[in-house]
Amino acid sequence: MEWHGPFPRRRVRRGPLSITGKSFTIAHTFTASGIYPVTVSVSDGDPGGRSTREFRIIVRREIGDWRTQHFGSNQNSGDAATMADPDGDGLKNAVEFAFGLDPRKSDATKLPSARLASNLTYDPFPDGQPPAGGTPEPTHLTSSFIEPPGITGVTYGAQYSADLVAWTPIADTGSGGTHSFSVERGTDPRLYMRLVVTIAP
Ligand SMILES: [Ca+2]
Ligand SMILES: [Ca+2]
Repeated sequence: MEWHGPFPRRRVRRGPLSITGKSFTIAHTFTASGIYPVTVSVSDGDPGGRSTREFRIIVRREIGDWRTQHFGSNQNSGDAATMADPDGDGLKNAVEFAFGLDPRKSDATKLPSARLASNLTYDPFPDGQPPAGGTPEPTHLTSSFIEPPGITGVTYGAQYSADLVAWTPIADTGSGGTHSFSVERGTDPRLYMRLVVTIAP
């Protein structure tokens, strides 16, 4: 028996391993969150007598573990505090954690952004050509992103506003690890969207 992982093509351990009955246990300690492919092969020694299965192990962690990785402490204080911004990039640690960013490096440009889109349910150009009146104006302000793997305890949301004072929640129409927010532009000359993350204590 041999198994490969937690990284592709990197053999961590090779058998034989002792097996009790029809089950066996492989122990490995993961030191960082993420998705790890693991391949397990079992052979009886005869040509063709090999069976291989692939698995994906998802290692998740909460913000306390994330603090320990980046700041050496799981305490909600000092540079490691949820609302601290030790790298000065304008993103508090809560946001850095929620979007898989580096709290020690300015990387705000990696945040999801909003864009204008036409949420049309029909083909606007059935003949491949735009209509005589020109391309339709975008009808919606949208933002869509995939949450980073390996984190837990985060709730993602979004709000919109026409004046940056009154904010209204937007329903999340995504599923699984994908989040999608969309709001009609309406007649307001300006429309703003902001993402909201809530971290479990
Ligand atoms: Ca920051
Ligand atoms: Ca950062």
